[in-house]
Amino acid sequence: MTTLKACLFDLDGVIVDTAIYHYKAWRRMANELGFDFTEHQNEQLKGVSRMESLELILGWGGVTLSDEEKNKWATQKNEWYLEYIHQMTPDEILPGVKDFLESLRKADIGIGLGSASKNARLILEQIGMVDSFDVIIDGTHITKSKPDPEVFLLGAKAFNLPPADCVVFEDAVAGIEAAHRGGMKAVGVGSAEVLTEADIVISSFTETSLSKLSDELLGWQ
Ligand code: B16
Ligand code: MG
Repeated sequence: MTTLKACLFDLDGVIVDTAIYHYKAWRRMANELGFDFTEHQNEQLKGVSRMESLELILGWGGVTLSDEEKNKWATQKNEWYLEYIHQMTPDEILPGVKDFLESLRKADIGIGLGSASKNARLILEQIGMVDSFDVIIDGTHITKSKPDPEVFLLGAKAFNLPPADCVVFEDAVAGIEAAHRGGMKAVGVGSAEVLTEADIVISSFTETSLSKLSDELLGWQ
């Protein structure tokens, strides 16, 4: 039986929507290399690390680069991405997120971040949410990216909880798989057609509440 002692939140696509900024920056790189890719292809980059994203994109363009050139483009992409991030404000926190975290806080349920991004802390600073999380695990702490469960297992460990007492909130297929491989239930945030493996899918935090989720959680075996 799952008990709910801590929630582990993905960042991009769950707390804020930075996927659009990743897309713009990667697309600029692709265009400079002489090709383009679609928003649909961009879905595959969600939750995937920077270097793995680069490999996928170069594959789409049929471009081969040396390791040195790959590092150069990854750094350049991140500089473009950071230009967008530095413009972010608390207005970009996704609807319902703050109220939902507040209800967890009142119920004494741990609140953790489990993001693949090396820029997670900067993003949280921009949107004024560093203090909203008891535990922050991001791309600077992990060696294996989602769908490996490392990021969420480190989160559970930081709370000193068994994985089964933690529930993950994720917008990426790779993140749902990571939660399950780590022995945690996963709430998909987004489209039920995309997040087919999630235990529950919500389209946004405005359509759920802790009591509603707990009812469904209690039914999870
Ligand atoms: P960075 P999440 C992930 O964040 C993004 O979804 C993914 O598109 C990105 O490539 C990855 O972070 C690495 O980001 O280049 O900033 O280190 O969804 O796990 O919060
Ligand atoms: Mg995400």
